Amino acid sequence: SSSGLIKQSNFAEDIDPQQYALLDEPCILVDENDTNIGTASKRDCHLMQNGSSLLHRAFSVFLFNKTGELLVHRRSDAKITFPGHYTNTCCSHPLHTPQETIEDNVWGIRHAAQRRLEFELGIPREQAMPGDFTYLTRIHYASPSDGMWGEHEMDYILFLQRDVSVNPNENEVQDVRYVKREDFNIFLKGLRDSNIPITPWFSLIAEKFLPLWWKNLDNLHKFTDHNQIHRM
Ligand code: DMA
Ligand code: MN
Repeated sequence: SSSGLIKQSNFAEDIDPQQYALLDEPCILVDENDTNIGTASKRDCHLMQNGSSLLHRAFSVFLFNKTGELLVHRRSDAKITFPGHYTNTCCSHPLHTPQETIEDNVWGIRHAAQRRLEFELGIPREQAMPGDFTYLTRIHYASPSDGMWGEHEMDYILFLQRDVSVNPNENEVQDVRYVKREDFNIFLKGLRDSNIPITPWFSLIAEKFLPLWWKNLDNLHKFTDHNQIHRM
């Protein structure tokens, strides 16, 4: 529509300046088989064009403390996509750099996860070393955020269980909490009752994968699957 075009040409005015600067990050473009086919900016990867956006690599971290509680957070209102939504511990994108494009043992994704846990949640790098994560699988999914922005990702799932110190970055995160496995459904209902949305990927993973994996935190490696890509 014409109003959509006007909004698109002026969108910088409405966006938080710190989040706006991050739109220049180089993301990794992939094909449906997760082959690296080049780079595009975070901006170009998340602008909807003809109902879809460019498929790129991403990751979702689920961090549990030693007693098995999941660390979740509410996205800040400054986020461009899914502001104010509740979500899993940390999500972002590996960058198109030599370090974060390494595919052996998903090493690039592991480095990116360490970087973003520190940036978003203030978790010291030595408390989330690349080798500490358990890689589970990849999920290919798409989800619009609003008319203009959306996600289309090859999402790598990483789990980590350890006690960490947390010091949230307020430009990224407005609330953090730990949730016990037996309280998870009550937690979700509480969000629904308060009209607090949850991110589509967290909702999807919470429904399809999380119950089994959460029950098996001590024995996760048997669920690692790098052959199949789950299409949602
Ligand atoms: C993008 O997360 C990744 C997934 C799996 C949705 P995000 O929007 O939180 O990325 P960033 O924190 O880099 O803005
Ligand atoms: Mn993305």
